[in-house]
Amino acid sequence: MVFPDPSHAPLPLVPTPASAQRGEGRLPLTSMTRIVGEATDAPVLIDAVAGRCGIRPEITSDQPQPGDIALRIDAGVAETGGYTLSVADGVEIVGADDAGLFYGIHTLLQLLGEGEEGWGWQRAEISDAPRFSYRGVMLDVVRRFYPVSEVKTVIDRAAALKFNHLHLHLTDDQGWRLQIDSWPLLTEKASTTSAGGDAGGFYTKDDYREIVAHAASRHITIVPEIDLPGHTHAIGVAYPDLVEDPVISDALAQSQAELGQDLPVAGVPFTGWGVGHSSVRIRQERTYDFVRDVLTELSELTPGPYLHIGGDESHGTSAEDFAYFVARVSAMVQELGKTPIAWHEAGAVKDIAAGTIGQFWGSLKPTDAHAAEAAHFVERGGALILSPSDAAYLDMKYDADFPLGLAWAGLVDLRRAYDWDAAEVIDVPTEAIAGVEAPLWAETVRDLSDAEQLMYPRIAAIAEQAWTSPETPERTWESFRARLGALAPLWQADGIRFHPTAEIDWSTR
Ligand code: TNX
Repeated sequence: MVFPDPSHAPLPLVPTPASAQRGEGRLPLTSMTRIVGEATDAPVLIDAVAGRCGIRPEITSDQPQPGDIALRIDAGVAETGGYTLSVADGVEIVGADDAGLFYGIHTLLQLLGEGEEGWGWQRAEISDAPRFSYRGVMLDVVRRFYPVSEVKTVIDRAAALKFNHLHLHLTDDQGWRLQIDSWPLLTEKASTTSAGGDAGGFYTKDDYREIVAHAASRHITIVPEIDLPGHTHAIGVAYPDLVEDPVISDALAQSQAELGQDLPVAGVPFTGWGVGHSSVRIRQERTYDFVRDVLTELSELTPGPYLHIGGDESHGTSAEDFAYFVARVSAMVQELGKTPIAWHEAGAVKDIAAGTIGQFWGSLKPTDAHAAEAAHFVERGGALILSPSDAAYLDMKYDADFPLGLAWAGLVDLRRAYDWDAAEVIDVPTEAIAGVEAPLWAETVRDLSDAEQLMYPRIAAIAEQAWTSPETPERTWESFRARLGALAPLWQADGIRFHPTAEIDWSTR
């Protein structure tokens, strides 16, 4: 569909708001424009505006004048995290809370454009609130280590799409990425490499605190993951007596051979991609001393309510041992005052701690077994985060020729990432769906540019999945295509190296 008359085009907003009306023309942004009112998040607005057009709006405590940007908080205006935004003779954003005001600011930034009369805000009347309270992105900082500055960049950009959780996959077979004082060899011995043999790295506790604080300033909660009891080869590089010997299945031997990668060897850093060969020792108390120490230090560092304990692909652990471990460690997380999250396989465990949240990574048409595992979290009073791998996985290839990414879950073009409904994947009450998360596994990611090409534009489709209810009139693929195409200049200005998929007519101005 083409929109020859721009006054009929949908507003260039992603995710699209619950309700939006286009007004007439643009309200000019000039060097006289000021910010009035609740200014906590004003620096984000000022920096973004300055970056785009060189104007730095001043903050004032005067009464608003025409052209000013008035920021307010009023709990009555929308649901939690929502806001109203009016661009008429001036700009007024009213947040239902701090986060709502912040999201209103980001919507306003998408309305900023340059025309013949200079810079201005597209006039509009918007009222908006999120569909889901959990809107997540995941970085696999093991298969590829992201320095703190890059994590902050990812945070800033995710927040601009109204994501509010960043899941950090901190440990896996290929490395351990967080300083733990009580077990210092983890980072000393098991952090130096990553997948493919590239350099590794780790976050000191101060680094982690810096990430948490930066995320909080963008209304993002950090969700740390310690992947257990499988994906734990790296633990054995530091402390051999905590893990079992690698389990070399035929499937693993074959896939490692096809990839030309070495098989895992006990005590030696693993740089291949193969999964499912490692397990901590389930039937010894020292393992639980270790897990308790790690989770205790992690919970002390983490202000957010969640600790993710992994639980995926534990093919090196028997079902009985897996159940014993997951029941015990999920309860341990609760004793530490946190809510456990686990990948959906942990839903096979009858006695998983009540209230544990499951993260579903099966396909849009799940197998009966996966669906039952996911539903079990809800039966136990928990909730679900949906990350269907054939729609929400940012590390799948867009098409067979795309140089980056994997394809085991299928090819995920932009339309596939967009066209699904989180409420229709698993048969549970909609209230039991906490939200949606887009993971970026990093086997094929060598640098931030690779990560950006895999993330963008699909991350925008997941943002809309997480934020916008399906009943919203503009929540259609055709509307999304038009709105996303119109955002390209903004992404370019921000230096985002997105994949210019041919599914979109990308605007050049
Ligand atoms: C499966 S999905 C994994 C990861 C891999 C990913 C690659 C999940 C919970 N585990 O260990 O990195 O596939 O796409």
